[in-house]
Amino acid sequence: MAEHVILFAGPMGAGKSTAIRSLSDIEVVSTEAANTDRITMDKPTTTVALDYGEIDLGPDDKIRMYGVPGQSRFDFMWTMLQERAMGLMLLINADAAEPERQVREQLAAFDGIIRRGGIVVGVTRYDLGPAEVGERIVSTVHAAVPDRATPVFAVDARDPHQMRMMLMGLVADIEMRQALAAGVA
Ligand SMILES: Nc1nc2c(ncn2[C@@H]2O[C@H](COP(=O)(O)OP(=O)(O)O)[C@@H](O)[C@H]2O)c(=O)[nH]1
Ligand SMILES: [Mg+2]
Repeated sequence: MAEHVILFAGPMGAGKSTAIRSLSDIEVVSTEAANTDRITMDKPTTTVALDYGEIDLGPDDKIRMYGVPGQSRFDFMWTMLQERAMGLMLLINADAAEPERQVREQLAAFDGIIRRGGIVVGVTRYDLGPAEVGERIVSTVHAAVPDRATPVFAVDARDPHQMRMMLMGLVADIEMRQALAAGVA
């Protein structure tokens, strides 16, 4: 029985809900509510609780995916989920305000998962942001996590194939680390 808990994190509008919907084998459980922060992003609804989806990899293998809110006032939920998660799918939209600051804040908030498990970064909405933002995000990620070659992909959260490639790379990395740890113990 293998079960992976993967968190999808990133700023509001990064594509977390879209990605989980693209990937999930079950109907996604989402809690959306009125967006009270229309200054940061003019979107009528946003996720205030979480999104939950699952991928079945076989009779006993499952990936549980949780999308966590981008707004820092929901910190308590990060802490709760952080304890169960082994992997972080960090999504940063190319058109985000201050993408470097977003990367640094998110990496700091999820440091526990990164240390214990694995991380992969997806730059979403690449078609909508300035062209050089990818390079800036790569440099920021590698400066923030200097001891790892963290993969950074340009992805479209709406594309199930791209999202699945990114997620499966992360799961393979987590399983390899677990196997190495078990071998050493
Ligand atoms: N053009 C474009 N739109 C995208 C891309 N990825 C996500 N979106 C859109 O961005 C919007 C915000 O996504 P959402 O999943 O609500 O973001 P969340 O706040 O992180 O859950 C949605 O309308 C998505 O369809 C992308 O790569 N390109
Ligand atoms: Mg959402």
